[in-house]
Amino acid sequence: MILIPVFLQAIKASAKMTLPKRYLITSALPYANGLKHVGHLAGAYIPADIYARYQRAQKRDVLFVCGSDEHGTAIPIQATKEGTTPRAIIDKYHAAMKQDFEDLSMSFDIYHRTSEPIHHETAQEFFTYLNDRNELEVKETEQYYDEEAHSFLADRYIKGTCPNCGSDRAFGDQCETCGRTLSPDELINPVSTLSGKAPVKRKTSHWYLPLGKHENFLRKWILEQHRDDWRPTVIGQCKSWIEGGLQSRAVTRDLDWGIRVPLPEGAGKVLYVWFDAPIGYISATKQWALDHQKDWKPYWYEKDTKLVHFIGKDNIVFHCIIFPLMLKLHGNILPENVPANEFLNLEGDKMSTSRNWKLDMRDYINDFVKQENGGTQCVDMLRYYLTQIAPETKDSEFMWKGFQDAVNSELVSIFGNFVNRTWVLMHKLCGGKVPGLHEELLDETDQGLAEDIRNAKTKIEALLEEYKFREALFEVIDLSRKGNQYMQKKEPWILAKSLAEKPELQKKIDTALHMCLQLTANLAILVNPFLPNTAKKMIHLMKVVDKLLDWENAGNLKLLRVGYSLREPQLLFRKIEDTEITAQIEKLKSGLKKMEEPKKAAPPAAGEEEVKKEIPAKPEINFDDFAKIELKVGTIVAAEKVEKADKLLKLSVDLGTETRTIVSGIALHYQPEEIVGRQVTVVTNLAPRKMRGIESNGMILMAEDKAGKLHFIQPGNLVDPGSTVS
Ligand code: B3M
Ligand code: ZN
Repeated sequence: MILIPVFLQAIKASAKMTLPKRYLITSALPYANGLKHVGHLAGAYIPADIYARYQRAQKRDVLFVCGSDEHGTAIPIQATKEGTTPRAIIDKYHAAMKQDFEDLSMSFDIYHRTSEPIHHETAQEFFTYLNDRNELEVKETEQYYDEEAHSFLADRYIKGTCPNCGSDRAFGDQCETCGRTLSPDELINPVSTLSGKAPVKRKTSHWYLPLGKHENFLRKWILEQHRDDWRPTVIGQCKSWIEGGLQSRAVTRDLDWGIRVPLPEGAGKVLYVWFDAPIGYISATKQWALDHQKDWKPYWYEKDTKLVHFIGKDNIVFHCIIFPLMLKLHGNILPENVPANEFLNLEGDKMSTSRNWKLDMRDYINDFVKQENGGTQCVDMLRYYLTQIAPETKDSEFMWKGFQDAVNSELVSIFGNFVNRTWVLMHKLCGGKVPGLHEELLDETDQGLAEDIRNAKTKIEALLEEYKFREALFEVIDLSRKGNQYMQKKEPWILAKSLAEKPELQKKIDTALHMCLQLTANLAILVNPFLPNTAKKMIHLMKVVDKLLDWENAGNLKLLRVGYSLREPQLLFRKIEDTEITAQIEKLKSGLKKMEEPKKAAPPAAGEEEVKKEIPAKPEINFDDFAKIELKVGTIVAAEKVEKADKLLKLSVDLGTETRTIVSGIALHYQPEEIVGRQVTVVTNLAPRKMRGIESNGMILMAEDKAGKLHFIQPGNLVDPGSTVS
């Protein structure tokens, strides 16, 4: 019997729940250095919002905090890019992100910012507290310094090759290709992004958090205590960190943008952004408490607070290892769970800001929500699809066609259709009022439906408590599907045809529609955490107060009073047209083209002359012909745009014994700063040629894919520059 697993699940969930007194829910603080895309939304925001709304509907004490992360090298780097100040950057993007979240119905209790004085004080106090208790170590080390820019190079100012995956676009703090957290010393072939030069080492002192000293605690707390209730992907990452040997982590930086180290000997240094940012959750709590005359302390100090961090997988180590350790040493509570999501791809490719392959929240808002046929229903459509494809256990894929299908064949055709049929029939056959229920007519179909409603509540509740949002949402839609099946069995519109001869059929019609209406009221409650705007619309249709949405009302089949008159039918969702989908796909592709315009059949180093015709299959050559070509592996050590030639980059390529200048026609495909440090295959004995007045000494080999995008031919592993290829 299918009821058993459901029942067991409920017991499991309730056994685990020694009912916390308060819920503190956090979403990762997005960097205020640019607009955020729907991948972020699906990862750290929508699931947290669902969870917060659900707990609030349970009438629990919930505090849901978020805010902008306004420190770190990402901010001044963006300022340089936009030719403005870091302050202007954070003001601009803080406001923009806040607006985006509002437009997408995020229900943060506070959206704070880490540039606020209250945050600076909180972070400094935290640092002082740990330092005073000797929980930090001071170490003098040699760090990378850019002699040309006269600056130590923190994190993102250094690029190089990732020791883990070999990607040549890793930063000094993290490789974005494989997600591995790095220290600048681990980078192979480091290059300063300020000058493009290889940096030198200089002495400097910093404060460190000694993770290794706390290995036992971390092992026990994560790998034993939370082995079963944290997501396997999260446990897996923590495990590999712990087993890989926990290194001390510097919590200060030589930088001028950030929170000053509150010590005289820390002059000129700031707190590392990953030290201050999570403390942002605490300062946000403080600010919220001030605004609402509440006490913030219980949220961070009382054991009966349930702290849950919602994040993307690239933030796991900070939220599962570093910040918890800081919290422990500072006397705070620890997170109960850190439901991290994997990544969301877009139309078959990784979302990427540099390649402009992404869907910004802002773009969706403009193209759907703000349109004449848009509004909050479009907000819920996106929330629906992003939850349905949430990357909870593995990376998943945003496909525009998938979005259309989810909306048209589930929201419109199943959920919306059920509610609409109920409303239309109730107006047509029951005079627009809640019809009576005739108990003597109830059969097993009715009982089945009643049971389905009660089971759905139990299941959804258990799934939400376990952070399984996809499955929980599936159960909601499934219940509306059952509503449609019920309607199909009862066929009140057929009964209505025989009313003239058999007036007693009205009772049957009434009973069926009564059940459908009670189901609608239940659906409003169950869908509310996921699609709050839809729930509101349903409340409006039913002419009831918000209180109906309290979770405790789910499972109740007497929510709507007999005789109560209800509003006229109104569609909950509109369809998504094919044209909207094609337009979006077009837009995505043309956006990509702007940066990576495909060149048809032009060999890269041909540079300026356009070779328009297809390259025919080439005639056979013998080995000697081939052997004439000298091929070597080189490392790009510098790259810059060639003036007045939008396709050309001037590269300096290290070939081991010499560094050559090579002009390459790849500027539409790669930004200079992203290819520095990359290994390439070079034809080294090609006769020199001049392009735009620059002598090019060799040619870089590139592969051109079907879309016309050029890819480097590079060794699978890092090899010494100058290695021959044959
Ligand atoms: N700002 C990284 C990110 O946006 C960082 C998160 C901070 S959470 C305390 O992915
Ligand atoms: Zn990597």
